[in-house]
Amino acid sequence: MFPFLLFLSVFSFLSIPASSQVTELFFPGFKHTDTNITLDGIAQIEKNGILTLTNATNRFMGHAFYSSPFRFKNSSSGEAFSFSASFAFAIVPEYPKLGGHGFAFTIASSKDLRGALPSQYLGLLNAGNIGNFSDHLFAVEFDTVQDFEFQDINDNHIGININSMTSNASAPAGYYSDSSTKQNLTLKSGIRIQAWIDYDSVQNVINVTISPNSSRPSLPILSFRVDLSPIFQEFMYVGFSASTGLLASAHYVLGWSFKINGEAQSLDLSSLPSLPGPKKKHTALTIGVSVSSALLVLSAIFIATYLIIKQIKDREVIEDWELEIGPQRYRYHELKKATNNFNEKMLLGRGGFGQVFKGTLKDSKLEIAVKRISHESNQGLREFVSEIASIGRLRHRNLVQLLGWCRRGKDLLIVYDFMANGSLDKFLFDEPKIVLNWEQRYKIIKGVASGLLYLHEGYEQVVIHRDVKASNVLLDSELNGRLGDFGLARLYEHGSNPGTTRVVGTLGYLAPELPRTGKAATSSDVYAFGALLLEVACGRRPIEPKATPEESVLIDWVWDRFREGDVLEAVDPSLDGQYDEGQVLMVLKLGLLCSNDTPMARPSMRQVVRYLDGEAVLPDNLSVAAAFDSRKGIGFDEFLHSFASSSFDGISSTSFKDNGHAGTSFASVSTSPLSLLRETR
Ligand SMILES: *[C@@H]1O[C@H](CO)[C@@H](O)[C@H](O)[C@H]1NC(C)=O
Ligand SMILES: *[C@@H]1O[C@H](CO)[C@@H](O)[C@H](O)[C@H]1NC(C)=O
Ligand SMILES: *[C@@H]1O[C@H](CO)[C@@H](O)[C@H](O)[C@H]1NC(C)=O
Ligand SMILES: *[C@@H]1O[C@H](CO)[C@@H](O)[C@H](O)[C@H]1NC(C)=O
Ligand SMILES: *[C@@H]1O[C@H](CO)[C@@H](O)[C@H](O)[C@H]1NC(C)=O
Ligand SMILES: *[C@@H]1O[C@H](CO)[C@@H](O)[C@H](O)[C@H]1NC(C)=O
Ligand SMILES: *[C@@H]1O[C@H](CO)[C@@H](O)[C@H](O)[C@H]1NC(C)=O
Ligand SMILES: *[C@@H]1O[C@H](CO)[C@@H](O)[C@H](O)[C@H]1NC(C)=O
Ligand SMILES: *[C@@H]1O[C@H](CO)[C@@H](O)[C@H](O)[C@H]1NC(C)=O
Ligand SMILES: CC(=O)N[C@H]1CO[C@H](CO)[C@@H](O)[C@@H]1O
Repeated sequence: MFPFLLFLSVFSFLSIPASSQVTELFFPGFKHTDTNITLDGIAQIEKNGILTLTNATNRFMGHAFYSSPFRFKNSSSGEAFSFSASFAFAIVPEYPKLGGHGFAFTIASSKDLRGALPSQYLGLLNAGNIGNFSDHLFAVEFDTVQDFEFQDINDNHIGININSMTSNASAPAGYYSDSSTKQNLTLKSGIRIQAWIDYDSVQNVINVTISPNSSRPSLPILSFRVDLSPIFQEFMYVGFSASTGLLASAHYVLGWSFKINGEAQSLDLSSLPSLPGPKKKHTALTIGVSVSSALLVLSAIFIATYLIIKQIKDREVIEDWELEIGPQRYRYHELKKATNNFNEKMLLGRGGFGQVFKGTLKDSKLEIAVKRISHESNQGLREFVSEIASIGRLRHRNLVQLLGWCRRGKDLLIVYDFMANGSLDKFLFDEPKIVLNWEQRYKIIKGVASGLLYLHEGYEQVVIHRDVKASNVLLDSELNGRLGDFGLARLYEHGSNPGTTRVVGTLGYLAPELPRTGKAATSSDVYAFGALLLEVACGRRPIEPKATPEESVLIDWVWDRFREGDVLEAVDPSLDGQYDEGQVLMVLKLGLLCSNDTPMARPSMRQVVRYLDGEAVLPDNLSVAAAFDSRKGIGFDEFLHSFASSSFDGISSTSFKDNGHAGTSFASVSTSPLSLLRETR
């Protein structure tokens, strides 16, 4: 055994210098079979030859590094070598003009950057190691979101980053068409762009050049004097890192060449893979596989390993503290059985906080909804579970009852009452619509208001929901509105990095002061409730990126209608005019009142409930006028800019999974198109 280990360690010791003989790369498109590229996150090499760093899924990152390190430095003199890189890329945003965050050509001391953060960190660093000289990180970022935290110059720039996300030098993306004319180039325009990065170790200059075609402009767009010798270690990995946040783009690399001490082989855009069009069907793959006995043995070993690992994974480890905490702690296998082993068919929805499965407890036959959340750190989990326990004691007919919980490893399972009629947003937006009439809507609104009032004032401590929105309003079999997911946002607020807090919420429901102060309050719940009121009355999402600019932001649009005296125009047309006009008007006005930009001007939930119960009458003259007027100067572009360009960070966007059975109901689902989560330091 010992000699074998010795052999191994000698071997691994030698393996770095041995494989570093490579001084040049040339990938005119990529192949599925290229095993010399190490991928992680959601990066993958597509069959069409494109290296996809991220697709347009929110809050993910992807890395692709050449598997072996390069020798970047002369070990005896300690001087960095010159290098040259060329690659072609494309950034295709999720919505036109709305995408993020960007990608970076990266030279790093490790090819494993899984500890980094997505969003504004571009998958390069995290809040803990940022700015640390021992990171040995060099990156050229192609950034499509303006992060004020990192002093970004705009939302379309190229920057040189050394051990940091604050660029040492940056320039708006563009190129020189001749020695004096600069042309702008929008990185996230979806077109193919070619880039050249050259470092001259004699002049100590790094140049970055981009172009919409393969003819290289004679002047670089960014030129920075720096000696990379202290930054580089002798062996460094070279590749790409990309990330998405609240705003997501697909980041593609179409071809890549690289060379140490020489000019990278030139790439020709016309011979590189072209971008995928709208979703294509997969053509059948024909693979010739010769099944040798070796393969059989291999698969036997594989299956055996899989079974062993599975067994280990299924073993439930219960820590002492877990036994001290009420409410009910379910056994993992009990929930597994209840949900048919977390069968895809039982999936009710997929949300920012995790997946939700429908289940039936075998003993009691009770129908439940099981939310499965993966948490980053065990420590935060304990804290969170105690909070769940305290929240579990909350009882109100307009809250979704939390029945219990279970932890396995980093997975947290939360068990709720099953809500037969699914979530409110399904009724408001899903096609084909099952239209709720006005009486039903009003009952739901009133229910949610009294649930929220209970959270704010009815319990021994103030509970702030933090994520009031249509998809968190669930409907029981009698179509009562019940708030779900209360308190869950806390989990994300205690992020894995101590010292960072994140603002959790959903775009369009997020009170404007929140990103600034980072402090959730009852008044921020009221803001979100206001957005919900407008949403229910108008049958439209608070932000509709696909609508015309005037109509995109629901609050602004309703306010416009209100000022022009035709506010009933904003009412959901599918109500077909069948509603109590006074009530609808009141709800719209109340929505505007709650959505006031100034927290102090918003009513409390107690007042809101009085208005809804008809015990108090809304002032005729909305005092919001002034506040809204000050905001009216802000156009849609600026509004988008104000969130698109700051470092908001999506929990994730969510999608329904239809399980194919007509009439199947959803329990707890989260379907906000854009969920917000921003890290502030
Ligand atoms: C990468 O691997 C592919 C296939 O395994 C091979 O054809 C190619 O030459 C390799 N490229 C480099 C730069 O090592
Ligand atoms: C993005 O990639 C992930 C992982 O490959 C996949 O699960 C997801 O469906 C993809 N999303 C889109 C929008 O293509
Ligand atoms: C490294 O530096 C030493 C001393 O400056 C020099 O003699 C040697 O040629 C260099 N090696 C390479 C590979 O550049
Ligand atoms: C920098 O990183 C090193 C190694 O990870 C660590 O020991 C050191 O404390 C860090 N320095 C700072 C200032 O965070
Ligand atoms: C680059 O920026 C980082 C952080 O802003 C700073 O610590 C470092 O000294 C800069 N390096 C150079 C070479 O300018
Ligand atoms: C290029 O972009 C800059 C800001 O980044 C802007 O000031 C300038 O007007 C743009 N030029 C053109 C030709 O669009
Ligand atoms: C960088 O660009 C400057 C012109 O701005 C040029 O003089 C220099 O040779 C370039 N260096 C490299 C390594 O491309
Ligand atoms: C590349 O683009 C530049 C600027 O748009 C243009 O002047 C040049 O003719 C183009 N070259 C080719 C080969 O298309
Ligand atoms: C309504 O409010 C505005 C501004 O607060 C004020 O100027 C106006 O006189 C008020 N109108 C009535 C009828 O109270
Ligand atoms: C509108 C709607 O879908 N209502 C349903 C709510 O749930 C009950 C019980 O499952 C059904 O009977 C209703 O049809």
